[in-house]
Amino acid sequence: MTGRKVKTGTGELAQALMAGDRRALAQAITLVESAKASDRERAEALLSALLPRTGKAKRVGISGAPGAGKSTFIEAFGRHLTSQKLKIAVLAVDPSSRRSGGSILGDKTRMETLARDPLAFIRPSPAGATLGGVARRTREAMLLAEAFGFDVVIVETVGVGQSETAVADMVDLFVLLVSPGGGDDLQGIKRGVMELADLLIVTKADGDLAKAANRAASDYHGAMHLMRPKYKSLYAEVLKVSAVEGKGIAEAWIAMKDFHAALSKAGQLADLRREQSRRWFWSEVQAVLTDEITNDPKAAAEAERIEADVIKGKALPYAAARELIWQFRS
Ligand SMILES: Nc1nc2c(ncn2[C@@H]2O[C@H](COP(=O)(O)OP(=O)(O)O)[C@@H](O)[C@H]2O)c(=O)[nH]1
Ligand SMILES: [Mg+2]
Repeated sequence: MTGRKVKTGTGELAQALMAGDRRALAQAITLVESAKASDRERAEALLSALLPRTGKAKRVGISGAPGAGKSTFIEAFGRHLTSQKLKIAVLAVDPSSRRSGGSILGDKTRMETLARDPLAFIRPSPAGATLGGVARRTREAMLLAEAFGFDVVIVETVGVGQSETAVADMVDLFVLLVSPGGGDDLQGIKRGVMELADLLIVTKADGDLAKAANRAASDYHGAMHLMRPKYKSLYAEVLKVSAVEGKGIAEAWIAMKDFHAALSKAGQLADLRREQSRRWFWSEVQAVLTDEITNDPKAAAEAERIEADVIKGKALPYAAARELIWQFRS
């Protein structure tokens, strides 16, 4: 540890991070979150240096509606993992976090013990960015966490929009949390989101909610079996947990481990990660192209003019896009 000194060289930062310096990890994540061009260059140098050390963690996505019990579950689940000497990082994806600052405050108190656990690392979502921006930063933060040596990286997202798909596209295993009753019943969950799930967990299976949790679990079980499975011969299980009573937590971890092992054994995990990298690359191609246009005054002005034609219905979006790109090329 070098105290509060900021590591300016990316080589130095990479060394410190690989040596287990948590402050270096936090600093590295801040670097990849930065929108400044000079920081982006350093972030890329850092990530390139660390790339050979990435890929070894189990990447788990956890999603659910606000109030589903994500924070409470992650706290209990995370502590279960650290009690087994597993190192766990929790990264949050929440494109709305700038607006709902209150939820971060709530999470801090709900994940208080885990946050203090030396084997755990919790990083809230970067505020004020588009989903695409948040997704890129989270993917990169995940690589940094892997290079640091975490065994499990959890990417948590609030299920309120497109973020589930973005998260499912960066993890090995997507876990959907649903709470019994309270509008979170079968009708309330979008089919598309359920189709992403590799494991479905009914939360709050305790006390007054125990009966409702049983009912929800059997409803979801039925519904999942009617859906097209993501993988051949690998079905999404439905489990019940009570994070408050600590029930079902160990079982949830076993289910995740088994699922991961099965994917790995059949070579599907490698295929999945290759496909994710490929899609990430193409989404970056689009993002870079858009940046190039908006950062070039002449191209940006031209884009604005063509955009106005599209809005007025004078030009077709596809034809207009082509026109813009062709002009920009020459
Ligand atoms: N009875 C019961 N309540 C729970 C459990 N887990 C979470 N809750 C409650 O559900 C509410 C929302 O939980 P929280 O973890 O903040 O949900 P999040 O918004 O998905 O992160 C809180 O009032 C929790 O106390 C549980 O296992 N049992
Ligand atoms: Mg929460």
